[in-house]
Amino acid sequence: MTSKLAALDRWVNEVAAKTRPAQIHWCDGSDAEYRALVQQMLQTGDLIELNQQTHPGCYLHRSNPSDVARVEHLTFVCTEREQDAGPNNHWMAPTEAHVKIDALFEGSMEGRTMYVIPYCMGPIDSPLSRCGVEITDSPYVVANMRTMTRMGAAAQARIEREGHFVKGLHSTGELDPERRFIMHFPEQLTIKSYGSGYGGNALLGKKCHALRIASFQARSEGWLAEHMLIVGIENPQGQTHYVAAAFPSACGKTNLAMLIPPEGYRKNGWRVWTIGDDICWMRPGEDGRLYAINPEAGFFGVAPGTSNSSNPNALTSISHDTIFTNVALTADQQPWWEGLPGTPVVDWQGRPYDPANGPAAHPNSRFTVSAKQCPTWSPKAEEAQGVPISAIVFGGRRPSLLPLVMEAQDWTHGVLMGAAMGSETTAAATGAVGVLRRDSMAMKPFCGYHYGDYFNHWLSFDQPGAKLPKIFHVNWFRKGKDGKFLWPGFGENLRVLEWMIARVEGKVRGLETPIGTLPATGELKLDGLELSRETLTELLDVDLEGWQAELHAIGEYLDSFGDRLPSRLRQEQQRVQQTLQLPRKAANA
Ligand code: OXD
Ligand code: MN
Repeated sequence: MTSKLAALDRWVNEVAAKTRPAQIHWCDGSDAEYRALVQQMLQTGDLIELNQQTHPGCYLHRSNPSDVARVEHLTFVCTEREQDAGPNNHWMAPTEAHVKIDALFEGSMEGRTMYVIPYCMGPIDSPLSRCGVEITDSPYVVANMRTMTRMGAAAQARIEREGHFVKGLHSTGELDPERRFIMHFPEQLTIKSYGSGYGGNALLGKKCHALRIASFQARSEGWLAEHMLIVGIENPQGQTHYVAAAFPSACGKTNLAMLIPPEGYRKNGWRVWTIGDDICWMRPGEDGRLYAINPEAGFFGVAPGTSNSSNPNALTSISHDTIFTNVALTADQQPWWEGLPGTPVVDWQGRPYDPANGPAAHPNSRFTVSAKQCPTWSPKAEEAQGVPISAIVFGGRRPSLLPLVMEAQDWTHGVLMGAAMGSETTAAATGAVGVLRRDSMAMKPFCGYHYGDYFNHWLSFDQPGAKLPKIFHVNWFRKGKDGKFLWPGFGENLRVLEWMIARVEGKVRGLETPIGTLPATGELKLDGLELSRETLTELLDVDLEGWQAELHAIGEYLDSFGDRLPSRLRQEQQRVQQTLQLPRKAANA
């Protein structure tokens, strides 16, 4: 097959001439194509069949043990000018980067099939969607891209109509960490990834396109590409508010997106609708509100910790037609990870399970599943114009200081809250786990340009006529003196979302504090929950001294962006810092 679009044909031919595959397959996205790929991977051992009685259509993939997470130190943003990539990215000059990575692609597909994957990020007919083509030699990538994007003939037709697309070239290569690079050329709408088969490095539609390249494009086109879930909260009156929330990797975005209301809420008629669990593209609509789409069509979720108590909707979603990566197995070939009942017998590397070797499932083991399999999947997720966003939420893992919830005074203060976001690191990226790092808007690993310019872009949405969402910051992870989490989290988080919506609707007054508006006494609905008064006080405590130190640290962090930092943001930080010097007016309940 070929394409009607000469630029696409030409590029495919150029890549084939360099990588020298045995054959080329243009993906049409059909069921027959998927079934044939699965059969082929079962034969080669790329996939292992799971128990088809308990998990029909489910397979296990084991990656190379050295290739289990995103590799930020090998991920580059290659803009013409170094300062455009910013201190938040590793940078390499585009010419040098092409030379370096093209040398690795030389003959890299010899004896293998080269797959051409046209894909669309977002509903196929949405003006907010963007298309790309990934070329890869990995059938595992093809199968995952089919689930995670709108892939195949319809996407190719749109690309041919539009005449442009993001070019993504991927080869698993030798899986040698010394010969591994994930390179982005935002000015050329191009991605080149070599030497890794791991999701975030290899499924180029996801982090590489929908965040790094898209954030760059969004800046010049006046929209936002964010690392956010999108969830719809329907109240008993049948009104739905959509909330977009940014948390760093492995901080519970998938759980919040699929939240099950506490029993009392369910009885009263509250419902939760899932639109997306990882990426959100937003743009102002004609009415001045921000409208969002989820550019993805599936979930690439972290398996460990996913259980009937944490996320029953996810567990139902992955009970059939799912690809698992690096999970453990039970004696009867069911997928297993820490947090599930049952006993692991084989670990993620295929060895007999021995606790001395560490967890049975890799801490960053994953499931890939179509969003349509989620019981709470919202029909609105397919709507071309997207959903209007009522609230934006930032959050991270902060064992101390940050209250359960606070609301920004206005958009600028909210942007400061997002910029100041910090979190303890998790297993989603290689490196130490449990270290506090600032991760503005949860975009540190994904913002395709200078953070200073990015903050400025965020600020620029505050314009006359704009009806912007309210901005909040949450912390589900605050710990007490005994080191235990103070807040039960999971479904109970709806209580916090309900308060936010009440604020959006102007139904509660809140309590103004120097750091933002917190729930006033009685505003957070806690009926049916065992939470002592002391615990609530601790969760909503504003430690002025601690906050003074925090604001000082935020100021230093902002200064690291030099003269690209918008002065408005530094002024906002100073404003909050000054408010903290004043004697506190209102005591927190
Ligand atoms: C992810 C991540 O895979 O953020 O979603 O690492
Ligand atoms: Mn993510």
